Amino acid sequence: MRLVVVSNRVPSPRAGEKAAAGGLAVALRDALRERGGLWFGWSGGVSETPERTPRTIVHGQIAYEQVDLTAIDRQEYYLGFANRVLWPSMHYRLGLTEFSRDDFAGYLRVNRMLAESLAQRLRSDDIIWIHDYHLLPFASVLRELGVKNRIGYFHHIPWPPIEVFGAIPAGRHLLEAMGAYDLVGLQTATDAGNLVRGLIETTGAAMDRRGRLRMAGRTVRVDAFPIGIDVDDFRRFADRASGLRLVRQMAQSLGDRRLVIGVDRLDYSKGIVERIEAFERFLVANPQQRGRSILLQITPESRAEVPEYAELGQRIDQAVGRINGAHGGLDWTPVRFVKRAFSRPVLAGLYRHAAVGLVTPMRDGMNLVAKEYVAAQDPADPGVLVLSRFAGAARQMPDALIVNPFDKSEVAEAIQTALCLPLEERRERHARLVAGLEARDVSWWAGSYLAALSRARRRAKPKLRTVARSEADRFAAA
Ligand code: ADQ
Repeated sequence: MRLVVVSNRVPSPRAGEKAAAGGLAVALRDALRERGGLWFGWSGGVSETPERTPRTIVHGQIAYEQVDLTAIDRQEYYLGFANRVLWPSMHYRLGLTEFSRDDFAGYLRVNRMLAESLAQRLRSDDIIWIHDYHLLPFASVLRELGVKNRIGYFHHIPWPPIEVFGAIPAGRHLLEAMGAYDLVGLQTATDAGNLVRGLIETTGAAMDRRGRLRMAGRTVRVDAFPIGIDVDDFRRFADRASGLRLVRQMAQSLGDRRLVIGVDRLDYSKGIVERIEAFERFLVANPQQRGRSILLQITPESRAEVPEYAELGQRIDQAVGRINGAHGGLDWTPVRFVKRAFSRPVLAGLYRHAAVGLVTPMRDGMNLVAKEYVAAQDPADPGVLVLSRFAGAARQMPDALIVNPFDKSEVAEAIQTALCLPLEERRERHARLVAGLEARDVSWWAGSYLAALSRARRRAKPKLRTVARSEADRFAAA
């Protein structure tokens, strides 16, 4: 049995530990490294007349298969429908969506093209695992092409209630396309419940006695599989990090000041501006902390061509400039803002030095930074995690200081509480958090998902509507 993983982007196999920032890439590389298989998707590159046959690079146990897209495909499928409709809607931000029928037609067209490219090379015993919101209709095209293999989908970001999801003009068609999967995995029970209710209310799906959905003559299981990290890796990286030049430099520049750290891709869902402003509130409310603590915010650029992201970059620059101008002195800059990616060993070393990990997204599927921060702490003298209740991780990490990121004063108070927490309490909280991370690490995540997918029984003779083609035609014609 071969594992075939499909995700929007397939990273370069040679990227190693410096792989582009992004939780999905990191988790999938870890999962595939353990069992080997094929990883198929977009190269990230654009060409005028892309080859339909993918370029294959074999590295260790993994065959990486990449195809290019045309510029218009990239615009409509990736920048348009995926990142200006699905991403904001799934993060409960309907006000930021920009729907266009051309973009949706492009989204379906690219899903069809990718599925056709993969289908030719599938073996009958392959187990197929599709990832994330770029590829929701992928299995419906494979089924139409006659693929009978087990096909699973994992959704890395939140799934909102149908009252929100239903506002997406193409929402019903996407829900119908979910019926082509054998197993749909989500990060939390809330996300799974939201999807199930959406399917029942919109597509006529019905729950059977074993808690599985009957949809268009098929059985679909929907369940929560919270993603984890490689805990040992992060601990090991952090233990060795004092040997790394960048980490030593940072520690020297810090002196005896306390470090508060934030690490996120540039994204409005991560609450970066709100966090920086909460840190300012903390300084104002606790004048004794002035000159004694620093917020280090590490945020590599992402999706720079989507206007909302460029605008967010400017808002962060302004907030940092304003706060440093208002509160900084000759020997102290309250907020350090770094716009680059670091290797995992360097990140682990920076986490280790931070007395507080500030993870305050406005909405997040899981949030791996919260888990990485905890794994990288010294158990004898651990830092404290301040975590948004709107991150999926909050369900599994009740020993963090849980905050509502919409209330900046609450976040400011939590920073002060975290800095003052007695050693004994820090150790106890940290030990419980680490035990939870170890019980559900990235191997558990991939293993339990794939075991459930192997068990999922398909009913033969799928009577699925061919969602992708009919909708593509309708929208292209409109
Ligand atoms: P992301 O939105 O990318 O992932 P997250 O889970 O925090 O969010 O993962 C980010 C990853 O990128 C982490 O592994 C982090 O170490 C890395 N990273 C961030 N900044 C970095 C930097 N400056 N340098 C190097 N690496 C950096 C999506 C969902 C999440 C979900 C994951 C996994 O939005 O909710 O947790 O997928 O399912």
